[in-house]
Amino acid sequence: MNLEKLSSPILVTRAVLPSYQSYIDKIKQIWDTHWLTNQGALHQEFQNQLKNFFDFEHVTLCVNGHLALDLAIKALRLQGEVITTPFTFVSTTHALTMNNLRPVFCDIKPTDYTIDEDKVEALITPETSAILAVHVYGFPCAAEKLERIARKHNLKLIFDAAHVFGVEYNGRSIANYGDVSMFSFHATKVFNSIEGGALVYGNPELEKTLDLFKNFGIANAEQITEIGLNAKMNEFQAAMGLCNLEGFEKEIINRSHLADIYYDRLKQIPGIVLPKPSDKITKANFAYFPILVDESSYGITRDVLFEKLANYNIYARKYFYPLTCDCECYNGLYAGAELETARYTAQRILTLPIYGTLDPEIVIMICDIIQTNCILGRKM
Ligand code: T4K
Repeated sequence: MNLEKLSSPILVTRAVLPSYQSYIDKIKQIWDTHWLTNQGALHQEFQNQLKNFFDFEHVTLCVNGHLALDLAIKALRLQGEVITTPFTFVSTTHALTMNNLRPVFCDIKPTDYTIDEDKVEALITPETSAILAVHVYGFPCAAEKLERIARKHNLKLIFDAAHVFGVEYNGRSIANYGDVSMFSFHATKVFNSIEGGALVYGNPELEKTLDLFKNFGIANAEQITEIGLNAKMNEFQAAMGLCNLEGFEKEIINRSHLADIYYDRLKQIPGIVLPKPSDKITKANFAYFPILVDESSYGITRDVLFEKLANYNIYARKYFYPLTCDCECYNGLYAGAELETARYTAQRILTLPIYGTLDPEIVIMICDIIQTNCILGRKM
């Protein structure tokens, strides 16, 4: 392929939109009823459809994924320490910290970058109240093993499932694991409701508490029983979610073709390490396409490759660098944590553009740029 700078930028993702007309049709009822938010009819319809989608009775919708996570932490009344991963979007760590919990960072696995389940137990102390694990990039954690650890030590288990909408593990929805899973429906996700999020859980008693917390703790007009916040999903979001749900399977199929091209073309390049997700995944969602750049055999660093791609108008992202525990706002508080694999990975990871409408020719071009810049590739 002739490698020339693209005339318009290719970004790491591109928000999925339904047809303009289908959204207009869906929001018409908002004009008919003047009902914009606070558990309206579209909210109800979206919630019901998601219950079917997850095959779960308990789904709580929220204005965004971050506040959904915040609500889950509040509703489970966590205290003290929570064992978690630093290889995630800052939301995960901020949610703990803003609830006055102490994150205890556990290292990750080099295969799929999820929390290393074999290192969790050593971090448990009398102060530990929960494990907050992340199914990063769409790759599920070792969910059964984490459940066993949580049960044995009487800990709550929360999954930050922001990246795994639609993923099945062992033949059923990934939402089946842990006390509660948080899914993000942000514009950048495989499935979006503009902004939005949902909590999926099995315990019916959680539902009432979550509904209270997400609406200021208002039990009725004269009784405020919790110190809650406002995390309600509005009707425009629910309408977008309903429309996008219809196109979701197609989005995943399109992404899977692009992922196949990436895998086929990148697997032979020295120093480009591809993830090895769990073989218990029975349905993947191709939410992100991470590569790890091992400069010792590739020849240039992740940062240099990032710039090389940018020279062609292609903008990969360094998700997730820096580790959340190393973010400036945490003032070096966690500098001593033993996070060898997480630190190694954060320095070398690069997520390549992937979204359903991405032209496969662009994916081939990205692979060619990566191949061309490999020192060993150049000698051949
Ligand atoms: N836990 C995890 C593990 C998460 O990854 C996230 C969010 C959360 C919790 C919290 O869930 P939410 O509260 O967000 O529901 C983005 C997203 O804002 C964030 O949702 C996401 N994770 C994170 C990994 O990525 P940025 O700052 O990188 O986004 P931004 O604005 O640079 O957008 C990235 C690309 O997406 C753009 O280059 C183009 C495309 N884009 C973006 C927007 C906003 C569109 O095509 N349309 C759009 O409207 O954080």
